[in-house]
Amino acid sequence: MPAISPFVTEVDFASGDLSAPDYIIQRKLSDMAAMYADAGEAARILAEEGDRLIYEVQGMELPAEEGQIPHCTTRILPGRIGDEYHMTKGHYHARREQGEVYFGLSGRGCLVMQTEAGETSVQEMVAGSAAYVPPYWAHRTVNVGDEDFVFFSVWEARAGHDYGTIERDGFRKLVLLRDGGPAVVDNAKYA
Ligand code: PAN
Ligand code: ZN
Repeated sequence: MPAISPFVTEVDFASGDLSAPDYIIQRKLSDMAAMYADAGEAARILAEEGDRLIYEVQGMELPAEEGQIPHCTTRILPGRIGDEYHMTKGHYHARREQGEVYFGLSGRGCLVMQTEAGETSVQEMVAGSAAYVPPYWAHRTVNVGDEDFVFFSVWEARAGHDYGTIERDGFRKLVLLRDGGPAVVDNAKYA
């Protein structure tokens, strides 16, 4: 018997706020300082300026069973750690064969993706962009604008999140400030 009744959530496109989120996750610099290319600059900010909010996720929790379709918003605040724009941790799905759709709500971002076979893809996202993350592609989003970058995500409930692989190896591509704007560069530290 179905355990979940139909529901509607109101989404504020500018902030990513949901009318009644089941959960809100805040990721601060201190939660992911080691993920930034310039670890020294991350440590300096934490010591001298204090911690800062990098991104916030608001979502609707659903049972991790076949056919359920969780969805959430992500708001990445503008800013950089050294030359590197604020970004999400990024992950592979624990079940690699599960894809995902991202829909841009406001601001300007990049969707950085890669496969374990070594393919990479970096796609620009603005309000109205519907981006497809195919199965087997790790994904991270980056705010390359001056305002919040906000998007909506939809995935299959059994996908799961494998953060450990990215925490250990990083992404092959970084999005850095170069000549006054964002540029995609190779990550020299990629494991
Ligand atoms: C997204 C992400 C969200 C936050 O909903 O979970 O943008 O990024 P991290 O999970 O990498 O911290 C998604 O890809 N879900 O599967
Ligand atoms: Zn995902």
